[in-house]
Amino acid sequence: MKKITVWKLVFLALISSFVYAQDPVIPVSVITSFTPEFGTELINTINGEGLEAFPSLEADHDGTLSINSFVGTGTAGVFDYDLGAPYSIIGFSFWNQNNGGPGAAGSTGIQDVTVQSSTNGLDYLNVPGAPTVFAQVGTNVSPPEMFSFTPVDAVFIRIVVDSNWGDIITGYAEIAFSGVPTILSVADSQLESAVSLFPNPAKEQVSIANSSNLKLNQAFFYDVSGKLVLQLDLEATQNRQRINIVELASGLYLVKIVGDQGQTIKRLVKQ
Ligand SMILES: [Ca+2]
Repeated sequence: MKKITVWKLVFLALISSFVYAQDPVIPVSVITSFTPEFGTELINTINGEGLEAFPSLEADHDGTLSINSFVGTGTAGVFDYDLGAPYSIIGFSFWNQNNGGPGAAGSTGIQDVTVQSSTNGLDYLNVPGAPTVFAQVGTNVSPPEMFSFTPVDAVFIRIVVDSNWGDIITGYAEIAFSGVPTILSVADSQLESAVSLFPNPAKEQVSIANSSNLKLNQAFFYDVSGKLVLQLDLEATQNRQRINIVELASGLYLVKIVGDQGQTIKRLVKQ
């Protein structure tokens, strides 16, 4: 009986991974180096605002307006997407800024790009076979451009924008990735759930707690530009260690916590 249950689970896992393969991977957050224009918000490029179905890799996007797309100052910059978990990413759908505005005939849309992936939010590699240009969109309601490439392991995707279609400001309507979740190593997945940072956001001190009996060795604090700003030895720690962060500037940090058998990355907001 037990054996049958196990096989049922394996079968269900296979089926669900097959179903997952057709499902969009929606980033949990996105940040950019562009300064927003017209009161636009980046969240409207990952939350389905303006899409006729969500989540979707194929739905049309309405004419781009300040409430459903993002527009930023200038013509070059970076968008960083956090997928929230490890995925094997096989492509993405991209809805460029269209004729809805602000630039005429989609001139605000992104043109030349480099697409990169990262598993730790620090080290990025170019994605082989990824697009290097997004098309100009001259219609109001627009379908996505759909791209596929050889699968890459990613928790983070970065799009480096080098140019747009002629406007002095740059934007796009929506993005959704496609892929399947990848399985973490047993130790990584144990640390992922056993290690926490609190309080978060934190002001003067943050504690690293570890509810597993896996040994932790070191913690590395990186700012959003990927610069290492603090490194600590955790070997003396049993289950908890308090860290003074008064010296850190306010902002978002990635904290890589490395143990004997695995590692995990946590996000920390310093107030
Ligand atoms: Ca949108």
